[in-house]
Amino acid sequence: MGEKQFDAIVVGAGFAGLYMLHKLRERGLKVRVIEAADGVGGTWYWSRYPGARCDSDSIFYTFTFSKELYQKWRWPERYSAQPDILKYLNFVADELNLRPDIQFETRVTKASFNDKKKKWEIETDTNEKLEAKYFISGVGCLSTTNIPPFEGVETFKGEKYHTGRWPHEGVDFTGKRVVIIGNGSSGVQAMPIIAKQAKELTLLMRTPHYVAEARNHPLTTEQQDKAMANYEYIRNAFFTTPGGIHSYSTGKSATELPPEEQKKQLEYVWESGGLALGSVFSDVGVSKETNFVVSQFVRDKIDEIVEDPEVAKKLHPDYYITTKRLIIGTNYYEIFNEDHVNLVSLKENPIVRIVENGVELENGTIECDAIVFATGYDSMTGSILRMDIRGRDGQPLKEKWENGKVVKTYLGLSVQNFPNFFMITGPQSPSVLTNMPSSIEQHVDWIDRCIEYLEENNVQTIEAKEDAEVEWAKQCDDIANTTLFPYTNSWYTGANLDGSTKRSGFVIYVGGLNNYRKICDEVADKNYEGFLLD
Ligand code: N01
Repeated sequence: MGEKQFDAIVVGAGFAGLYMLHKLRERGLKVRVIEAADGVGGTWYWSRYPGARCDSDSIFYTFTFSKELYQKWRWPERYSAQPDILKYLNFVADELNLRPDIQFETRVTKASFNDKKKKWEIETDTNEKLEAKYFISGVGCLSTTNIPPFEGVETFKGEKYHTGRWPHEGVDFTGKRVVIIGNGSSGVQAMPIIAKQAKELTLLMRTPHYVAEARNHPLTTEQQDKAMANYEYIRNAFFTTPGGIHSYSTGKSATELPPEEQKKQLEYVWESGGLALGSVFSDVGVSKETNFVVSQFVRDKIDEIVEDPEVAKKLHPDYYITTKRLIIGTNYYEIFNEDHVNLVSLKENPIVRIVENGVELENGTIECDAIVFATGYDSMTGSILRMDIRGRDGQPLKEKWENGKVVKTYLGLSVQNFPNFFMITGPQSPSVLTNMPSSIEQHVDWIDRCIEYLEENNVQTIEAKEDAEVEWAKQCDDIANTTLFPYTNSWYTGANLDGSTKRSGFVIYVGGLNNYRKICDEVADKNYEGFLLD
């Protein structure tokens, strides 16, 4: 095999790409990972904004495929800070000696399936042409940043940052007037830290969101030892739970409990911290009644914490809780009690344009020295479609998916007419509704088993059948339609970008990772039912 010939090309050196490389290399395949950054880490390489931290408990947000690897690493905090996760992924890359097969500072620009050769031809921004039998995307669901096309953005003379592309050397906001646009997970984590430095901080808020307290804390040696000893319990969560993580639940609908018990349970999860507001009752995501109980609890908390009743009211979210990603933060609502922190509701006072010294709103201009865009991502499909992927007869994936508005996959893993192309945590898989390492391990293990089957049986190509795609999209939609998700515009529905409308269909499998795993395993057990093998 020549220098440019590989068995598999994997895109991205985050959790997904690293584990995929490890598995396929163990299988004896010649693999190259292509990574745009100059180091491993994926999202944890780029998202270095102040306060960046994971919202899955660190003892679960880790690889579990190897007990030895799991037990070699100690997480210092309940929720890991970005630098620690990045350190961990570097540790994994070293432990498994992955770096020799990763090509850094290179972006895949195009990948075309050559039907005669039955190979993928891959082009890069370094003007290389590589060939591989398998083309595997590990680009992540949230990696293509979104800066809304505000008029005049280029005229601003101050500093501009996006949370997902933060300068490595950090930013000192001391004495500065800062405007932040966006209050999703990134903005909510960044604001309390920026507020500590800035002379003035103004949040321009389009939609108020639900923020639960993280209650992060250092892990004691005893807690770390316990996590090591509990390896089997933690690994088991990857296989048996809907989210790939153990989370607290009463197992009951709020409607089955008297109001005082509801309140007791909600206070318990609020004080314990984390995402359990979404799991404390069994039907938060499906019952409007239960959802109201939980969302009203958060609105009451906002009223307790925020001293100015008018500001508190502006911060009241009104969509169904958990239909946008539940956010965990640290002292987020509290910062609005500080004199130098201001809140502008864009619904009352929209952005007109960005000007050289600040942001012009309908009711006046806010002058500032820096603008932080915490405006999120072209989620789920953006990073896949940024590569010009072409299947048989040169069909662009962009065309097949109508620019991301009509996603067609089988199991979120494979696409008809795109043979030997696999997506790790692709759209229509459980992905972002789960603990990501759990989903990543499941997908990588499945793809690895599939490739083993193909190699052992001399199969040249595998791809989804068209009717399997149609059926899978229906299954994803049918399940989503039993929940409250479709009621809300969000990055889950693809309606977060300016000018975008909801995708047709819900592109996340919401039936749980445990059930999804069973479906995928059954498909494999039946010699890849729903796939065309040639
Ligand atoms: O992005 P977001 P994010 N004008 O899309 C606003 C993961 N993550 O980077 O809600 C004004 O959630 C937008 O407003 P609205 C996690 O899965 C995890 O914060 O669309 N505002 C919103 O407030 C998370 O969900 C962690 O009305 C505009 C914000 O920008 C996902 O990444 C940490 C606007 C974008 O919020 C994305 O989070 C960080 C406009 N034109 C991220 N356009 C943890 O693990 C957008 N907005 C804790």
